[in-house]
Amino acid sequence: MTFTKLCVLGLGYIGLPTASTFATHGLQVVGVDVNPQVVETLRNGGLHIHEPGLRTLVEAALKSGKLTVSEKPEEADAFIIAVPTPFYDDQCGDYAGQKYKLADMRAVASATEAILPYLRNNNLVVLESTSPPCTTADLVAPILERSGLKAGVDFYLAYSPERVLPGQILRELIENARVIGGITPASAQAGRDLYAIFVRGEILQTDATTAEMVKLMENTYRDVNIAIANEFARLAERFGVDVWEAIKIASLHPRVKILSPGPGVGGHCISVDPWFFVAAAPDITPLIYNARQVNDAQPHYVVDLVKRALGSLQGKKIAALGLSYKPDVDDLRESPAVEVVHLLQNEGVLVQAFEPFKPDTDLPGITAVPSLAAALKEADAVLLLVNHSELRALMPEKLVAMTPARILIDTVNGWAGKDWAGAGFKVFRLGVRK
Ligand code: SAJ
Repeated sequence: MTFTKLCVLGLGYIGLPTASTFATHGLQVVGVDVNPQVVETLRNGGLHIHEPGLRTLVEAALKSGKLTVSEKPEEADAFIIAVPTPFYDDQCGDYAGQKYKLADMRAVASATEAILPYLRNNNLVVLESTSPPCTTADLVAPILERSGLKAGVDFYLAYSPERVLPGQILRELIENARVIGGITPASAQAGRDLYAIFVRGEILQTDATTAEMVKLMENTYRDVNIAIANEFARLAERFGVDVWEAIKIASLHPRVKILSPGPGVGGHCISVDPWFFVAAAPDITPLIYNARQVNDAQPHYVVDLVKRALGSLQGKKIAALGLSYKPDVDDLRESPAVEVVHLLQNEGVLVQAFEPFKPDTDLPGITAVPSLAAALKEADAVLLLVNHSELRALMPEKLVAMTPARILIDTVNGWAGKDWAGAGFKVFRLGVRK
């Protein structure tokens, strides 16, 4: 199949890079977002999301005239749906007394409905949003078939998840292997024809439900493996072991690769996607469910570590370093570091937080300061919450001159291997009690 014109619905972290990449590879692309502010910002040359290299790419796509933005779809050869699939905040499922989160598929449903008036014979529709198993067949296909056209017969329908790592989206979009699941083999082939325009990684064709499961399995696998690392950290503390040393040694085994413990699992993917499995089949997912519980409890575990370091927390001043959900990004969504700060404040701690990738952070209920110096200046203790390169590089002799605090609490093993004691600091590390 050949493509001249493409419509991308949803101009977020995935839709915008995808639309722009297709445009810079010669397709005429209409980027659609229901949020008028997003459309307006892009039209005025602005950018509503941060991702390395994205500004240059979007500018090139817009300037070439190949990318336009709009609040409504148009007729096109292909449609890509890349809208958010969060979970509901205000409702949950219950299986034998265990509460689980439910996927909110309203954005997928309404984006699909928005395509309906423009759907024509031989079009291709691809869902990219992370979705529970069977979404393409059971939610998207029936909506599109209201057009009178039959999925897999009159038009092609496929599921192709994005698997890019925030911070490296532009490179991974092109280089990663891509899975395309068709509602029919011909739909998968049509999807391949589309993505082959820019994807240099392997393109694997399968059916739509397999592709949906692949995406959820990848992130669930990572979540469960982080949960076991967090549980190992707890065990190490109980038995007087340094978990980081133990992980390093165990990972020398040719078939073992243990991930890193930390303050919890954040972001909008790994802390969300496993719930899609649990909600779809709560009776057969106890491991996935419990891994989520372990990782969600990790911020509380950090608060216990802080208590161990400081005794009573009431009225203490803590400099919290790092607020993003993981190192070297500015994304604060579902960040465990933010949750730790909230929990500490609930215990009466006066927290001064500093996020080097977003020094102007303005989160409700959190006092964020614009510089490291401001965070450190009156602290009783320094808490490292995110392993940002810039924070990891701090040397004891520099820190000692910036703060009266002599207690350091390291939740990410960022400050290992330096002579903190020599500079007069006492260090408490997550996963270490020696
Ligand atoms: N984390 C740990 N320990 C580790 C690794 C990560 O605690 O050893 C934490 C991070 O600090 C962070 C969270 O887990 O809070 C998730 O970070 P991540 O780097 O593992 O993943 P994301 O959410 O940035 O991106 C993931 C990726 N999925 C996999 O690696 C299987 C990415 O490829 C997906 O495209 C993305 O989810 C997505 O959009 O689904």
